[in-house]
Amino acid sequence: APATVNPLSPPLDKAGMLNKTKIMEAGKKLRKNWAPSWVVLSGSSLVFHKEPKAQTAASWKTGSAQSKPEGSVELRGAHVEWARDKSSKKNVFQIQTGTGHHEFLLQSDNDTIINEWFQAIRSVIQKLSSE
Ligand code: I3S
Repeated sequence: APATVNPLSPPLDKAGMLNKTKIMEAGKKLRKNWAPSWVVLSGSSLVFHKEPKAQTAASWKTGSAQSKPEGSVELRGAHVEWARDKSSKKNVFQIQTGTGHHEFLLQSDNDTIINEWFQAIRSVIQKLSSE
């Protein structure tokens, strides 16, 4: 079920462990470096952390339970698509930023989990583009 919209703080829409690798940064192709990442979808941002952190409503609001993010991506104007040809792993999709200069892959061996993430990210991108 979608998170309740609280106008005072961004909703925590989704969080979980996925495998992630950057493949392009600032327009430059990178060597893949797959690593597990705690991925948090919040509002129009996708934020990556090294480790999962327990989150209560209060800690989410203040950010106190968060590890320092190792990266984030703005989903406004971004593109998401399945990328079966970009890895030998199954269940890989790619996200490309609006500028097209940053690209990364996300993966889970679990079909349900990866499909939920794909749909969630896609619907955020669609919603943002209709605003
Ligand atoms: O597209 P590639 O080059 O086959 O990607 C693989 C490599 O990045 C490899 O790293 P090294 O070349 O440093 O060994 C990774 O370990 C593999 O996971 C990458 O392939 P997959 O198919 O797993 O994305």
